[in-house]
Amino acid sequence: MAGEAPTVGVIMGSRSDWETMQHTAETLTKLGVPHEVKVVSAHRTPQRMYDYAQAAAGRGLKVIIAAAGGAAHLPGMTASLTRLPVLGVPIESKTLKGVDSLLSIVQMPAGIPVGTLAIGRPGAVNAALFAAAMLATNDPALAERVEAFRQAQTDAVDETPE
Ligand code: RP5
Repeated sequence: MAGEAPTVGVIMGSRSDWETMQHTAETLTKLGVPHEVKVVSAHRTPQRMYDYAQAAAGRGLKVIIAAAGGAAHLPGMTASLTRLPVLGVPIESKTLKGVDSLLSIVQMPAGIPVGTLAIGRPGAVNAALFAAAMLATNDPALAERVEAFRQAQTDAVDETPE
């Protein structure tokens, strides 16, 4: 994977989101999906967001995973600026526990979709799995790795709780 051009762009509104989004990067690495990770804020660095989203498809990215917390504009704004599929991860905010992030990301008006995942770590992991599943439809080797990941997960579940 090292040296391969990224197919997934993982962006987040703040460095403080990395604690959550490192789980996206880890999961993509486990599945051998080349990716890049950047801080791109819709309100603090709007020009960076425009530039990133508008260049993404031309640079060979296939999917963007965008995470943000609070008034979480980043996934929706990014989706409005690219034809690539955008998956949104609501960051668990301190004051409202991420419900603010979730509702900001999920309630897109018809016309610009954002595939919204769960709040926090589960959403971060599942965004990576979702991106891998999408890319696997056109990549048999990745499809095998996704299936192996799922089989290992199944095998790790004991029948008894103790
Ligand atoms: C959002 O504001 C970020 O995505 C982050 O979740 C939240 C708080 O950002 P910081 O104040 O920690 O930089 O833009």
